[in-house]
Amino acid sequence: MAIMASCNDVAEEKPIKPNIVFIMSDDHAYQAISAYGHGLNNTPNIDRIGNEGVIFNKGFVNNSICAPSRAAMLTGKHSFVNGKVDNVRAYDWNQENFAKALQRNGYQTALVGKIHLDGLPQGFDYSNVLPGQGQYYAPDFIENGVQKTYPGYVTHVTTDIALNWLDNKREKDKPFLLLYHQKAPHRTWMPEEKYFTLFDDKTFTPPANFFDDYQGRPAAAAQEMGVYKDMDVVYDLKMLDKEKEIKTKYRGMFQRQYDRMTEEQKAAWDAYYDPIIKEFKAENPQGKDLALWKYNRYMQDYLRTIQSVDDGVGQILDYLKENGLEENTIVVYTSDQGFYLGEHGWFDKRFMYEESFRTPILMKYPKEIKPGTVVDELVQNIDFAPTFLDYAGVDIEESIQGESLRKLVKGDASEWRDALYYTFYEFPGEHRVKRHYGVRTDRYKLIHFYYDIDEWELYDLEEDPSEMHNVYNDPAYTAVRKEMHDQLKVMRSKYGDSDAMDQENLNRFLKAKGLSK
Ligand code: SGN
Ligand code: CA
Repeated sequence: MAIMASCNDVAEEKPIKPNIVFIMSDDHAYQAISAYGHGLNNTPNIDRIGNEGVIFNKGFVNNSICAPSRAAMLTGKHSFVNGKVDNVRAYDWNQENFAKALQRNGYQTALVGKIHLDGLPQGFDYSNVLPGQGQYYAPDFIENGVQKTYPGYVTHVTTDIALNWLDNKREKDKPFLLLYHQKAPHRTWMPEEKYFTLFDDKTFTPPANFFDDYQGRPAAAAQEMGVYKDMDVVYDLKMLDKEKEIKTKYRGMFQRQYDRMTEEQKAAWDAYYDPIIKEFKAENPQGKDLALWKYNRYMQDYLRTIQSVDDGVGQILDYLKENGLEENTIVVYTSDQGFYLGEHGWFDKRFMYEESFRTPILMKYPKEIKPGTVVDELVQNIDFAPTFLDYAGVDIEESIQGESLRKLVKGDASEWRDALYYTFYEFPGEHRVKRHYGVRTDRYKLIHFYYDIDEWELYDLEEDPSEMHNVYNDPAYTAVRKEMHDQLKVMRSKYGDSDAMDQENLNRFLKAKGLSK
C-alpha cells in the first residue's frame, strides 16, 4: 500500500511508516524465555515474536542497570555521553531521544509503565509511568505528570493502559510509537494469584557454578548478591509469618508491599504462602539445604511474575492482529538487562559477565523480516534508537553511537562491528559490584575493575563460557591479552570514554552520595 502525495503534477509515492511497539521488561533474563532454549519456563507469546521475526542470540546492554540502560535505549548513546551513568544521577530529558525524532516526523507517541527516569518524559504525546521502581500491587502511576493509584496487579494495569491507549487514544491516521514497559520481573517478585501454584511440582536444579568460590576474581568475591548469603527470607522469599518470629533486615519493607493488597488479595496470598511458611519453620533448613531451598523459592516467584508478562505480550499481539495492525507494526521484546538465575550463586545484575551483560532481544516486522531469522552478531541496546529511525525513514543523527539493525536482520553483516564496549559505575552501592568497564569480542572479554581495586580479567568464552577462569595472567594468552588491550583502547577512543571521564563520573557520584572526602 502507498499513499499518493501530490504537491505538484508529479505524483510521489510515499511509503507508509511502520508502527512501533517497543516492549521492555525489567530484569528479564534470557534464560527465562523459552525461545532461548534453557528449559526453565514457557513463554509462548514472547517466543511468537522471535518465531515470526528474528531472535538475537548475542544482544547486550551498555551498562547493566535499569535507568542507564533505558537512557542508552532512548538516546542511542553510551552512559558517559548521555550522562545517565547510574541510577543515582538525574536524567536530562532535554536531550534528544528517538521518540522526539519520531514525534517530529509525524508519529503519535506513548510511554506506558516503568521508565525509571525522573521528570516528565519528553518525546511522548501520552505518558503513564511508574514512579521509580513502582509497586506490584495497587501501583501508583504518573499519567501525563499527575500521580494516581490503580487497583490491581501492576503487570495487568500496565497492559490495560497500553491497550486503552491503542484503542481509544490513538489517532488512527498517524503512525504510532508505543513503549510498553513492564516492572516485572523486578525484585521483589510478587506473583499474581493466577500463578501462585505454577512450578509447585517442579524442583529447579541450580546452574553448575551455583557454589562458585570466585577464585582469581576478587571483584566477584566482593559482591552482595548471593542467593544464599544475601537473599532476605522475608523480603525476597515471602516468609512473612503472622507470629513475627522470622525477623530479617528487610521484613518491614516487605510488610509495606504486602499491605498494599486488598483483603481479598491478602487472603489468597496467605492461603498459598502460609503453608510454605509453616513448613519452612518446621524444617528450618541450614547450609546447603537452605541454599537450595532459597534458590527454588526464588525461581518459583521470579518465573511466575514472567508468566503475567508473557500474557500481556499475548494480549498486545492479539490486539494488533485483530485490528489489522500486524503487518505494518514492528514489535520488539527486550529487557533493560539480563539477570542471574543462580549463575555464580547470584541474583541481580551489574557485572559485565555474560548473564547480566546479555539481554534478550526478539523483533518482528512481517513486512520486512523473514520469520525464523536468527542473528548471531554482537548487538547492543544503543542500537534500538537508530534501528527504529531507520525503519521509519527518519535521519539518524551523527551523534548516535548505536547502529541500525535493519541491514543485519536482512542478512548483510558485511560492515558489522566486531566488539562491544561496556561500563558500570554504581559503586559504592547496593549489591557492592565494583566500578568496571570492558570490551567483548565474539570470543574474548577483557574487564577492568577500578576505584578501590585495580584488577584485570580476561575470559576465553569459547573455552570457558561460564567465566570461571580469569586467564589474564596465563602466559598462553599473552597475545590475546595484548589484542584485547588494543581493542579496548580503540573502543574507548571511538566512543569518547577515558580515565578522566571515569574520574569525573566518580567525583559526581561520591558528591551526590555525600561520600566525597
Ligand atoms: C533496587 C533493588 C536492587 C536492584 C536495584 C536496581 N533493591 O534497589 O536489588 O539491584 O533496585 O535495579 S530493592 O530492595 O529495592 O528491591 S534496577 O533494575 O532498577 O536497576
Ligand atoms: Ca532492571
